[in-house]
Amino acid sequence: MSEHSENCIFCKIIAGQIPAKKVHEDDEIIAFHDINPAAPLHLLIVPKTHIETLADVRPADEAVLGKMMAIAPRLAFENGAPPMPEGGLRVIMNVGPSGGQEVYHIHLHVLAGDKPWRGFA
Ligand code: DGP
Repeated sequence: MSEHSENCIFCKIIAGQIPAKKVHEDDEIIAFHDINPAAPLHLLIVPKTHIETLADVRPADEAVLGKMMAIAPRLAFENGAPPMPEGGLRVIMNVGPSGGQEVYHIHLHVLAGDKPWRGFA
């Protein structure tokens, strides 16, 4: 699997070829607001390496997957998720067609705020 895929919308965001409302970027990951939010706060956390689905993850990708999960609460709370202990967030990854995946570049959905969360209830 290549680092970058020509026709991938998230690779284009990572390359700065199309805009996104970024909330975080480092060498390995980028996070931005979902263009079609399903909750009051809806972020996507995306590895810079083009990995199509969770089913394609190799041992070398495991660290970045862990980083995506570990940073989710901080990004959520920094961007308006209701604080703990009463508040919180939800993290979800869709995998494959029957898992509801539409963009084939792995990403973690981070949802928070008042329910209902369209499509993620
Ligand atoms: P999924 O179904 O898990 O593959 O979710 C893909 C999400 O990506 C969906 O919630 C909408 C979002 N999305 C698709 N295209 C764009 C885009 O160009 N910009 C942003 N910010 N989000 C996008």
